[in-house]
Order: sequence, then C-alpha cells, then structure tokens
Amino acid sequence: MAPEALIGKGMEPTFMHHHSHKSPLPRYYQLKEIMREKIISGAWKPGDLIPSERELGEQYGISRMTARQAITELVNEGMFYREQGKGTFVSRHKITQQLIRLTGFTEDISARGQAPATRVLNVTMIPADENVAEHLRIRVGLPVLRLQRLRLADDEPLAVERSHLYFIGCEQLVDDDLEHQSLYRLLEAKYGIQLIQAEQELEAGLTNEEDSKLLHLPIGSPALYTRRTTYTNRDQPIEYARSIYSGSKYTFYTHMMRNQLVL
Ligand code: 16G
Repeated sequence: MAPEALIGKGMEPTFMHHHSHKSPLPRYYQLKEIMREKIISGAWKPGDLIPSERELGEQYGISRMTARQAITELVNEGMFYREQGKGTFVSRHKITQQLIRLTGFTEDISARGQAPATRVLNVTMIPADENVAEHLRIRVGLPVLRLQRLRLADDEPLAVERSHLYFIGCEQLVDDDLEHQSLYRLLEAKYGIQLIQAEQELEAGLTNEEDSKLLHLPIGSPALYTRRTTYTNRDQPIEYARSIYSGSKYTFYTHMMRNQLVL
C-alpha cells in the first residue's frame, strides 16, 4: 500500500489544512488526531480492533515507534485499550462529546454506532425564574417549556438533561413525541428553527441522590456538570440546558489552535 502522507492531500481532518508546511505538528501527534477523528466520525467503532503499529507505519509512512507513541497516548487517555496477544481496541465506555461542532446527544451517540434512547422524566410549561430568564434573555415569569430527560446509549443511562426552551409556540412541544425524536431535529425540521451556535460550561462534581438513582451510580459518584445555551440564526437563545454526565463514561474533546504570531 502506498504511504499516505501525514500532511497534505488525502487528509480528512480539516484542521490539518490550517498548518503551514513549515511548522508541522509532530508526526505522532498528527496520527493521534487522525485516529481520534476516526472514532469521533464513527469510522472506528467501540470494540473495533485498530490497525497494528506496523500497518499504521506503512499506511502513513512513519516509523513503528511513532505509531506506538500515538497509540500509547490514546490508551492512556482511555480511547483505546490493549488486550494481551490480541491487539488494541477502541474503548466502549468513554463517549466523546466533541466541543467543536454543535451536535446533540442523538447525533453523538449515533456517530459511535450505538443506539441513543430517551426517557422523558418530565415535560411541562413553567414560568421562567430569574436564572432561566437571564439565560434565555426573556422576562421573568414568561412561560417556558421545561424538559427533563434521561439519555441512554445501548440501554445504558449516561446523562440527565434538564432543558428550558423558549420560542413562540414552544408549548406545542409538550404534545410532541420526545421519547423517540431528537430535540434538535424537531426544532429544526418541525419548527423551522435554525440552531447556529452554543456556549457551554463544564464543571466537575458529585452525583446527588436523585441523579445517582437515574444513572445507576452510587451516590457521590464523579460527574460532569454542563450548562449549554443554544442560539438561533437570529442570535436568540432558544435552549438553556443543565446536564449531568456520568464522569466515568464521558470524555469531552476539543481541539485548539494557537494564533500564529506575525512578526
Ligand atoms: C445535548 C445538549 C442538550 C440538547 C441535546 C439535544 C448539553 C448539556 N446537552 O445533549 O442541551 O437538548 O443535546 O439532543 O449540552 P437531541 O437532539 O438528541 O435531543
């Protein structure tokens, strides 16, 4: 097989194109990002055997040592696991929520080749309290839709999501089938709302009694608390969501670039 150059033609991950040929990233790092992208895009699925060091070396025209370094780092990050005498496999337990494109739970889980599911815990119209009103940029007391969902992948509970939504006609969502449909899809396809961007915060914490029960975890388990505000094409906040992700099952991934100094 002809070696696939690490930089330049044939490279799928878009970030590669931003780098000038003068200052390439280390090869092991590039390979790491390529493999990470394969997992995020779903090309490599949980449980898949990844190519050997030798195969990766041949495919990308790098040494086995370099391939080994990339694999080892992803093993250390929990993306891969090794089985003695069998090879290296894509981990099952960590779900990656990439923080680059705005995607919803259904998309993230489907991309991994798993089956997303939802249990609606509660859906109702309530008056916006101060916090919700501030995030949705509306007046306190306006009726907003509160939606609480347990999210599962292959029947395993992963997250509890508590959303507040406000838009003209949002009360119709109460009658929608939110157990079998993606909220993002409904908003876009049925309500014609264009979701453009989101802000998200992440914080470490421990699960309380209620969430522990829902997530099948011992009380006080490590968890990731997120808050996300999603905006429409008119820059209007439409959803403010607070979610709890099981800490042992989730990785949040972001890729960042340093501004190039122009001297
Ligand atoms: C994400 C968002 C949630 C959104 C959901 C839509 C967080 C904390 N959660 O899980 O705000 O409602 O995606 O997913 O960022 P869906 O389209 O599958 O319903």
